[in-house]
Amino acid sequence: MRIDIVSIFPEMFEAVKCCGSVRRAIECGVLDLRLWDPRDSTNDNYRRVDDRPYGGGPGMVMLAKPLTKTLQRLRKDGAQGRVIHLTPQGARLDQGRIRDLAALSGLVLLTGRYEGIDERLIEQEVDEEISIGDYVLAGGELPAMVLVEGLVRYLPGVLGNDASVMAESFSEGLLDWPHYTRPEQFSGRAVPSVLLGGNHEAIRRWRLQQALGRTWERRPDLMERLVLNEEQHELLASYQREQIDEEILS
Ligand code: 9WO
Repeated sequence: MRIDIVSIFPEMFEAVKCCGSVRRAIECGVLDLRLWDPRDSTNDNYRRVDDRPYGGGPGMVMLAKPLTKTLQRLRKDGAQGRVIHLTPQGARLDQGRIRDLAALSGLVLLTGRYEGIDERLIEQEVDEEISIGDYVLAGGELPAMVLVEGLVRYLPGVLGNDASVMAESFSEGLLDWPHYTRPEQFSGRAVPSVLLGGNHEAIRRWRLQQALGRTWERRPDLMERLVLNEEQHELLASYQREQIDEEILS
């Protein structure tokens, strides 16, 4: 997959390029990540990418011209695919959207700074607007990195990917179960005994029950969308009974 990112702070992306799964994806050739600085598409001596807002008010607005030129240059370089603007005005990003976007061969990510981008550039060039959550940051760079890291998990051949994507499809739409490693006792707390017993079927059922129980307790919004099968229904019901019993005892 090729991802072209437009940002006036290309150095910020060293953070994901230097380590972890994004670095591995680049090294093994499944990800081609290219950065484009709109300042390199300016003509004036000051390399201006912003100007004062029409209508007045505080802050600056990103100029349309350097951004169109940047998009022209990256397309000349072979970039293809939809242009995605990272903004709190966009549709909320979720796992399903990440999975669908990861199937594409190319993406262009547009990141704004200051008070935002001239609306006419957005109307003319942007295919889709995506938000990673309802909060305002200083720019779209971190949201773009969030999207890239989310996408990389679906690219083929990145070490460990196949196993973790398979584990995810098993627990579709649920929160994760709790994890434990050595030692068996830590700070007076034991590892749940089922995980030490080696009964793989019992472990599978316990993990599924924990995932269901946590989703029910913590994320009623996710719970509403689930359609439980018979086993899941039974595991959740026994989790709920245990919670109620605990409440009575306390
Ligand atoms: C500033 C602002 C001030 C008062 C009321 C609403 C406001 N919205 C913004 C705003 O969106 N500023 C942006 C800062 C301008 C463009 C880039 N910035 C940005 C992108 N901040 N946060 C994001 C972002 C992108 C994707 N998902 C979450 C946040």
